[in-house]
Amino acid sequence: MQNNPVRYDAIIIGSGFGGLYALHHLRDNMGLKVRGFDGAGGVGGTWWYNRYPGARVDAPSSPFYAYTFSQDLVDEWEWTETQTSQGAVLAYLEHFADRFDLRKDIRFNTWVKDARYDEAGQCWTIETDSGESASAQFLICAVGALFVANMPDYPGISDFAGECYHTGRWPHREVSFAGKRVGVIGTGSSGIQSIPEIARQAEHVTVFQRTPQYSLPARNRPLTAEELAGFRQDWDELRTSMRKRGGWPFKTSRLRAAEYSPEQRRARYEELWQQGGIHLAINSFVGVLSDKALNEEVGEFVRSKIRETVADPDTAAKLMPDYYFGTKRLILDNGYFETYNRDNVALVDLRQDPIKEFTSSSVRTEQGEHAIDMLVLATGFDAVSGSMLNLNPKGRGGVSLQQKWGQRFDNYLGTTIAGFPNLFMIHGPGAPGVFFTMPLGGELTTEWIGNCISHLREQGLGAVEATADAEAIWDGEINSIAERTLYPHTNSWYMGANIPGKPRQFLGHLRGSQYFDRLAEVAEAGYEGFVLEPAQPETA
Ligand code: NA7
Repeated sequence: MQNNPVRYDAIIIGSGFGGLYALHHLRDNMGLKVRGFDGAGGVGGTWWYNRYPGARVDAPSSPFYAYTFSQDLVDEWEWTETQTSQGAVLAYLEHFADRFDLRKDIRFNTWVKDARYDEAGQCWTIETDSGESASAQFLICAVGALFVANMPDYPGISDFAGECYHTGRWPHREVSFAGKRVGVIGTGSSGIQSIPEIARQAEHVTVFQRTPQYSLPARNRPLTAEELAGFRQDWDELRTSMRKRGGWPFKTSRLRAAEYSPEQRRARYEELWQQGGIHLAINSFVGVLSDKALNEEVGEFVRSKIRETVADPDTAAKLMPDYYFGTKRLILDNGYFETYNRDNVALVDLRQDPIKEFTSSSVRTEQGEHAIDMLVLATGFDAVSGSMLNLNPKGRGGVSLQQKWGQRFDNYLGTTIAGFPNLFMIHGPGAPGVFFTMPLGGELTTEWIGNCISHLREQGLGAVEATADAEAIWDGEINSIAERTLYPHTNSWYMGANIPGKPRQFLGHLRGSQYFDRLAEVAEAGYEGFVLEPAQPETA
C-alpha cells in the first residue's frame, strides 16, 4: 500500500445501476465525499459488457427497468420498446451519469486490486491497478451479480484459431457474422437472445445445447406514447406497486387451479402466452413455482408450443425442457424456436453427443465434427458471489473473503458480512438481486445503507459489523423461503450449480417486498444483528 491514500467517506466499486445510484445518493443527498472506481471504460456495468446481438432486458421492462426515485427522470426519458434493448439501457445510464454529473467522481479503466480493512482506523484502504491508493470509512461493493464470465475448459479450446467471444465480454466494435460458420455454446438468455440475430447474418450456426430451456415469447413491440404518458401519470402508484409486488407492477394470479377444468386452464395459459412476456409465469394460477403437478402442466404447455413451432420433430425433441418450469432464469425470446426452422441452423444436444475437444477450426463431439470459423460462448457467469470473490476484500484480522466464503456465502441481509465491518454489498448473495427489479432493488438497498451510515455518524459510532449469529439466522430465513418452492430442485446458477465446485446454496431472497420490510425492521430495532463500535478518536 502507498503511505498516503487519499481519504474519502465512501468508496464505491462499480458503476452499473447499483453503483451509480449509490454515488448519487451518498454524494448528493447525504453530502459525503465519495469516489467511484470501475474497471470498465464507461458507466453501465452489466450493460457495458453484455452488448452481444439481441441483448435485451429479460423482462417486459420499459419503463420499469430504470430508476424510480425521480419523477423528472421518468418524465424526461423516452423509452421506445416494451422490452428494452441493451443499447437503450446503456444510453439511459449514460444520461443518468451526465444528468447528475457523476462521471467526474469515478475513475474508469481502473481495477481495485486490493481492499483491506484497517481495524484501528475503522476504515477500508484500497489499491488500484494504476497504483492509486484511497481509503474510506465505508466500502460499497456494487460489483455486479453477473460479471465473472464462466469460460468452459474443454480440451483444446484455447487452440481454436477463429474469433471467439464470450457474450458477457462482447467487443466494443461491430462483429460481422457474414459468410461465417458460427458455433454457439449455451442456451441461457444470452444464447437464446443472440442465436436468432446471428442466424440472420451467418452462413451457418451450430448451437451446442446442454440444457433445453423454457423460453416465452417476449412479444416486444414499440411502446406507444399513450402508454408511456399513462405510466408517467401514475408513477407514484406504480412505484409503490413495484415495491409491494416483487419488483414489477404486474398482476399476479390469485386463481386456484383446482377450481378450473383442464380445458379452462389451457385456455388461460394460451391467453397469457399470446400476451407474451412473463405473464404465463406469474399470472396463471397460484403456486406454479411450488406445486409440482401445476408446474408440470405449465411446463407441458410450453413444450407443446415448442412442438408446434419447430418443424423438424427430431430437433423439437432435443429442445424439450425437462426441469421444473421457471426454476432456471425464465427467458423471453424474439423468435428463438422459429430459428430452428432455418436451413442454416443446426442443434447439437450435448447430453446425447458431448463435446470431446476443440481443434483450431472445429468442435469434435462424440458423434461428429463441426467446422466453425467463430465461437460464441454464451456460457454465463459465476453469478452473484463471483464478483465479490474476485474483489476478495480482506476483513478483520486480514481474513480474505475467499477464505470466509470457501464453503458457504455467509452474509447478513444480503448486504453485509461478519468479519467485514463497514463493507456493504448491493445485490450480494442473500439479497433479492435478480429476483426483483434490479434498479429499484439497488435504490432501496442504497437508501438503507445510507440510513445506516447516517445512524453511525449521528451516534458517534465508527463501525458496523454483522454478527455470525445473525448470518446463521439469515441463512435459515433465505432457505426456508426457497425450500417452499421448486427452485432448489433444479441445477441452476441460482443454486451455484453452473460452476464446477461452487458450493450449492440458493443465492437470493425470493420475496423482495418482504426483504425490504425486513431491512426496515432491522434498522428500527437499532440495527439488530449488528455490533456497532464507538468511533475511534481519529474517525470521530
Ligand atoms: P446462463 O443463463 O447461465 O446460461 C449459460 C448457458 O451455457 C446454459 O445453457 C448452460 O447450460 C450453458 N453452459 C455453461 N457451461 C457450459 C459448458 N461447459 N458446456 C456447455 N454448455 C454450457 O447465462 P446467460 O449469459 O445466458 O444468462 C445469464 C443471465 O443474464 C440471465 O439469467 C439473465 O438474468 C441475464 P446449463 O443450463 O448450465 O446446463
